[in-house]
Amino acid sequence: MLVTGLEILKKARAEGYGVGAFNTNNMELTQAILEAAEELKSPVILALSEGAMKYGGRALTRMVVALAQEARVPVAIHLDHGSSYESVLKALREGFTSVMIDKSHEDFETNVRETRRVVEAAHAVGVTVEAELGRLAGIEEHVAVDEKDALLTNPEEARVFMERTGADYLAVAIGTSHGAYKGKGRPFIDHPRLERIASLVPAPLVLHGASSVPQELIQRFRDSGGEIGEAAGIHPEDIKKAIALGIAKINTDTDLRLAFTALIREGLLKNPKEFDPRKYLGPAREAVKEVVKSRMELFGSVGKAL
Ligand code: TD4
Ligand code: CA
Ligand code: ZN
Repeated sequence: MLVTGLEILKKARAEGYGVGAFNTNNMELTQAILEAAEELKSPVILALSEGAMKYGGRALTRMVVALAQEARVPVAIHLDHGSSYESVLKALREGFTSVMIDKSHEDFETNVRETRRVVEAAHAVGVTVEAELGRLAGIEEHVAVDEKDALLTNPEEARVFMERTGADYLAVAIGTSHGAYKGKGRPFIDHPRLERIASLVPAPLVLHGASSVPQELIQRFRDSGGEIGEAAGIHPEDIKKAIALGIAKINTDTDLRLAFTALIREGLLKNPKEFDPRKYLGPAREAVKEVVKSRMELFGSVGKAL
């Protein structure tokens, strides 16, 4: 069933588990995510970036809405990193039930004002809103972020921001970054900062850049001819700890991309005579489903579908 993001996330924060927001761009990824959720009786959030909407167009949005409505578990359809009011309105027209407005690269007052405007439009049609405060480490909005600490979410500011905007859930910058290169060794989550934010903000908190970048997938990608540098992700134990402290929505895109692409590479390499796309997309879809399932187990959302 199609529900709002807040319906899923409120319960998650209250009961201390996390729900995955998995990015989709096509039919195979959508099926993998929804089948994993149904088999494990887990609520789930299907995330579409502006890039996904551009790539998949109406075919993608119509498909995700129809499949979410038919699903036997609660599903929210979410706009990931909405960059403008117009982009949010487009998602609302398409039937999304959750939208993110990301003005985290603007100054505090602009972020408050633009977020507030989106909250009014979304709430008017019963859709809930994610906002962001602070900047993720690494590259965000094509800006290289070096003075990391100054850009992590300030807990006191977060409290004021949520009160002034009326946003329903908040993406926090606590050390993670997007993509397959999250730093050397064991990339960090600033748990003490998260604990402080959670004590001041009762709303569900959101962790971006949460992929774990499993080394097994990196190896399979390399062994099938893929080229990738020193890839590293967030340790599963660090994610578990973050959930215990108040993170309710965990974004995962990179792990799915790695699984999908590694399996396609393997399939093409193993069967050079094959040119039926179903023969290599099918196993790739299956691998994504397994990744989604293991994330759901890690997050603690298994069996939480009403
Ligand atoms: O918000 N996300 C997903 C970002 C998706 C970007 O999509 P486009 O390429 O279409 O812009 C995350 O926080 C994912 O984090 P991860 O650790 O999986 O990279
Ligand atoms: Ca941002
Ligand atoms: Zn993100």
